[in-house]
Amino acid sequence: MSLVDEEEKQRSVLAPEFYRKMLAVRLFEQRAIELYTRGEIRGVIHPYIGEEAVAVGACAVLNNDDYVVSTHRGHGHCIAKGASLDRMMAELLGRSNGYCRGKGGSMHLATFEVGMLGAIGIVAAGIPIAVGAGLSVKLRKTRQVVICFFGDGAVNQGAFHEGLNMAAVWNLPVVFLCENNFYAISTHVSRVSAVTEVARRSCAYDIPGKRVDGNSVWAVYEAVQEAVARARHGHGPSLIEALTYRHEGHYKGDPGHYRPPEELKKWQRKDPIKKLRKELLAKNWLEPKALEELEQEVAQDVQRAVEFARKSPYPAEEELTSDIFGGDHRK
Ligand SMILES: Cc1ncc(C[n+]2csc(CCOP(=O)(O)OP(=O)(O)O)c2C)c(N)n1
Ligand SMILES: [Mg+2]
Repeated sequence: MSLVDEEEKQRSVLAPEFYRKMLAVRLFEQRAIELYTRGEIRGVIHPYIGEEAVAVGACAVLNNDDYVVSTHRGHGHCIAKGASLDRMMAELLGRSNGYCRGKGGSMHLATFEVGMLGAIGIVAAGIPIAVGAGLSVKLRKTRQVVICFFGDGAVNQGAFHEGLNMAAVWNLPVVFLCENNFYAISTHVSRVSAVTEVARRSCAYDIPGKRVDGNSVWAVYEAVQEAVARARHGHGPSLIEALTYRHEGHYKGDPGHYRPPEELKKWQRKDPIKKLRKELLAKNWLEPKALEELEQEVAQDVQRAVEFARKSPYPAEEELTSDIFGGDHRK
């Protein structure tokens, strides 16, 4: 078998699972938006719709005990790392059997059970956390790997420079994965970055840097595979920049007037989920009937998650001040 045939065979095995995960992220978020609009979810949610190939392609390379550090746009990373839709939805609805007992919500999802160290609401603040996790792996000699997700808005923060520099100096097993969707809220990357090609910044830390098509789950998967293998074998960190685009506003409710409508349409035509679906059918990796069944299963999983969350109790009043740094103020 030629190398190309071998690669196609491997893709045919992986593709249905990649599609299932990407669709789970999409449908989970569509329901979350609906529940947010109805007032069942409070606070803010930042939809990841359009960017699913990055989380799924990247996390597919990891083992359960590897770590990810996420951002304010973290639902996709959490699902891709293997978190339960039920407990995630319960968290979004503020219920006590959510991953953070209903007190974290969308922007503070964390579950160590699958190595998801946290969705971090402060831009770039996940980078030093990932470096710390990488140092812990190195000291414990466990051969785990950390993927640190962050946006283009994080790369001009001091924490980016400090984190990448330190990870390189200490040769830590961290893959820095920038999701460049071209905007930090309403600010286009070209307005605030002297070097808009984030991957090129890797030369400042003497680590590998690669820009990939973030709407191709294969491109992400392959780049991350290479970077993770390096990290796992003790060869240190890498920087990957995945070009992608969010289809929704910065947060649900953002009218997004700062983006030209043609730009959005152009990226919607490159929808990573539609692209993979087309490939699945064209290459006969899944029969149409099996594909339909898979799609129904994912829709049912999301529906079950909503029902689980709605049936779950809110945290008890006594829990109001537990699990916080200050402890119980009444004691
Ligand atoms: C330190 C800090 N400054 C400002 C904000 C407000 N804020 C929240 S998200 C965001 C933009 C983030 O853009 P990017 O990193 O590109 O991620 P994206 O939203 O595009 O996924 C900003 C400025 C914040 N959360 N933290
Ligand atoms: Mg951005």
